[in-house]
Amino acid sequence: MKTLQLVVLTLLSISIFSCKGEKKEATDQENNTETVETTSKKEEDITKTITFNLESKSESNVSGKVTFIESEGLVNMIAELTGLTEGEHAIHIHEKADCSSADGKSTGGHWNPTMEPHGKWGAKEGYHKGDIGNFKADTDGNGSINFATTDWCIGCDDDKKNILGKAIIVHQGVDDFTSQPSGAAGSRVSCGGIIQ
Ligand SMILES: [Cu+2]
Ligand SMILES: [Zn+2]
Repeated sequence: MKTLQLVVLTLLSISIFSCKGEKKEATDQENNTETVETTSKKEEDITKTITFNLESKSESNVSGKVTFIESEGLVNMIAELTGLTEGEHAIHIHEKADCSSADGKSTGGHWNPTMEPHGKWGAKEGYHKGDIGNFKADTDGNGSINFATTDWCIGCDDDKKNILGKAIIVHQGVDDFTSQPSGAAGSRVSCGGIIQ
């Protein structure tokens, strides 16, 4: 009789343990599915970043570094310049990522995919998608500007938004936001192609 009880107990505990084992596996599988879902969600929001240097143009000593970061439809630009004269300077996106000429004019005119007049960013009269504006350089010739917009993208299929293949130009003078076609901002003192 005791032997039978022992056998029954053993069988019971085996079945309990094996049940627990199956249950644990099932939970693990559920967890795995959850992990996969989280990963694919994150892939949709992947942040795109481009960083490049600006080279001196028009016999200036102006150089710099520009970073574009795109996240959830918003593109942030951070530009840091050195070697400027003290005061305000214009910064734009020009048409072509070609900084080969000594005067920077190889980049063409302002990037204007929506065929609007030159102007101040956001003006109801219109503005170029490259009309970033002006920023200030301090007494040491250092200046920086942060700019953010949902009107740009880094490498998307929309030609009215895609900044890849264009160029950043910094000018010796100030953009008056009025003169056509480029704000009378003077010579191009620094240039960098927006390329990966
Ligand atoms: Cu310009
Ligand atoms: Zn413009």
